[in-house]
Amino acid sequence: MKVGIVCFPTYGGSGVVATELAHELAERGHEVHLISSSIPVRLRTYSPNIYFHEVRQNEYPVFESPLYGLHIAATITQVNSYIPLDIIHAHYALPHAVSAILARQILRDSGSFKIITTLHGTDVTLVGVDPSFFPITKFALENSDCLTAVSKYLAGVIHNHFGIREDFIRVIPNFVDIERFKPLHLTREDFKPPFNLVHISNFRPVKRPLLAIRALEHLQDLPARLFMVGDGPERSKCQQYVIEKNLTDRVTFLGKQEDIVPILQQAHVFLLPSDLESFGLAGLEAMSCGVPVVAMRTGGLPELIEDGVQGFCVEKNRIELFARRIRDILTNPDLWWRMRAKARERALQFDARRIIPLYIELYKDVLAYKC
Ligand code: GMT
Repeated sequence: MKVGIVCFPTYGGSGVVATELAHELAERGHEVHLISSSIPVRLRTYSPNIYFHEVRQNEYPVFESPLYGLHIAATITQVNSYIPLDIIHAHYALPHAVSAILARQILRDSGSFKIITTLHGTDVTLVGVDPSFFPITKFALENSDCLTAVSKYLAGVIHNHFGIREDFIRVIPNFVDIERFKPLHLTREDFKPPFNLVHISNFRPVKRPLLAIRALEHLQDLPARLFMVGDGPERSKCQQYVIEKNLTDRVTFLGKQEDIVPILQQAHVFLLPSDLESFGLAGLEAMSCGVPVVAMRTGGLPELIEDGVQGFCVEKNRIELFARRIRDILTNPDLWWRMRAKARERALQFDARRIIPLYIELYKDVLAYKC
């Protein structure tokens, strides 16, 4: 199949899923045309089946802001005119699915590709932030040939908010390369201080990175240190807080990192204090490295982490309880070992080799009008 994947090149989330999907499809012999505004972070190695199309954004003085959605539509149109694509897989409804629909309109008979839209969560919640996006998001969903959602929770939200039939939405969870994201071989003696707590995110307000630091404050008596990985709008607030609270020797900001595997492999507990996660890919990648996760019970996270099994899913906003659960793990080696094994075991269920065939099956069904 010839598949066009449209995504944000972002650090984390939808861009990671889209790029890893591109790698996996290419390895299976499909021709993948990746369309994005810059090279996605996880497009790490050369693959003869992946073609990258950078979306150029002209800054013509008349336009007050870049016409991103139109540039995406123009690039899809252009790519398709010399390589007719079977499918455009849009990651994010806005604007990617809308751009794909527009490109299909422009191409008419010469561009009969199918459109699959994968919803990652924030594209749907955006409507909550700005209700004026509701009609255009509904338009994007209704004019796609099939939708996928990354969790049952998100499929429910799409059904309830937009009135989309449930059988039109396939739940295809996030996935992980379990060969790359794997635990180190440790012995029981290796579980010793200093304990490494790790938080990885794009530091957007929804991730609430400050709560990871506040949790550490409740663990002053433990030999634990916190590694904050990533960058984004909340980073300076977090750094300021660390200075004010005299925590600079216990909290390290590593910034954006290309390879997070070695960081996860050294972690004892992964902290996921997000206000909302429709799936929680960062948590899955940590679990695949054998790291127990302490998270808030929100969105799709309980579908990934069973409370008390691979970590803890704490009632939302109970920061003291959140910190207590981290303490429970760090002060109980048996519990840590048990959760470590369970975390890896759970991650194996989201092995890319199990999940990618679901996308391929979906592509085939859509091409055969079975969706
Ligand atoms: O979480 C982010 O800020 C990135 C965001 C995105 O849309 O790129 O991630 C969303 O998609 C990921 C991949 O499907 C999910 O694992 C995340 O849970 C989801 N984020 C939220 O729902 C906040």
